[in-house]
Amino acid sequence: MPAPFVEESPLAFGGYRPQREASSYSLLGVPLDSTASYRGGQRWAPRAIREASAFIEFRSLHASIDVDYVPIYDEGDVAVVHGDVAETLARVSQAVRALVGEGRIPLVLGGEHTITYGVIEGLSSALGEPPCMLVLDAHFDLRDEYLGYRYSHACVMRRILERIHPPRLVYIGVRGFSDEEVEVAESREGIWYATSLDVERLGEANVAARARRILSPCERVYLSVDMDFLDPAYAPGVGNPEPGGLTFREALNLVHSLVDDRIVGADVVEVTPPYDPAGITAVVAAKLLVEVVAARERARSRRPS
Ligand SMILES: [Mn+2]
Repeated sequence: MPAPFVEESPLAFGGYRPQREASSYSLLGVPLDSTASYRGGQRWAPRAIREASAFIEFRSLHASIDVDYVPIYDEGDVAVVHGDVAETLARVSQAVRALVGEGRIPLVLGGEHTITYGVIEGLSSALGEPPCMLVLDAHFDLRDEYLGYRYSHACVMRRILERIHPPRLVYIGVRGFSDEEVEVAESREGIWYATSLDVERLGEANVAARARRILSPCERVYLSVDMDFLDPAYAPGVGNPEPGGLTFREALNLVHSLVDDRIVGADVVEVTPPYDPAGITAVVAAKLLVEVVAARERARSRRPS
């Protein structure tokens, strides 16, 4: 039975739909862009990323794994109610809760970053407690409200902190933020962050080592990838591009240093196809998701059963 509020999509991630029973990964699109504050069009991202995914190789050099042999079942898209963010998030939460209740690993394609709230709510309710969070983002998204609205993409992590209480929250790549957000990030227990400058000065291996230490007590980790953590040279098609970001190679090294079999779900958000004329951002998003699966599978294969 399909998860509640999920509609099958005409394209499937990777270009085909494997047997659902043969796969533990469930891809889910959430084409929401209702609160986009600058460049909109994230609603087209699941389609663009699926299309890009059909034309790239699924082999991970870092993990020495061909993800073609790790079936990812594409569930389709959550039926978004454009303009009604709360209803959309409730639907995302129910869909994710059902998938996680079946023991599946949700891989969610945004949509704007706001959708992460629904994913974390659904995951936490299915698992009985919230996971730790690893967030790759140029922004903290910790504003209390943005343009008078509390469910904006610019507030999503603040709402998650307030209502869901992930035990640890690690950011990598941040570089665009307000004083209010730094204050929250530095005053709340369990938050740690590395700016893009930290990555440049310390090197991604050292940043990853510190992040690993912070996340070491966590039994479960959720990964949220806002594509704007990358430099706009690598990911131009995002809602709020912020120059001075990470390279794709730094991102690959981080993913393979930080993703292991404690990952209970992941999202890739903010791809904005109308501003992605060469389709680079969609290709990079698809590739990053493949690498996340490869890294998790490698960790799984190393764990003694
Ligand atoms: Mn961002």
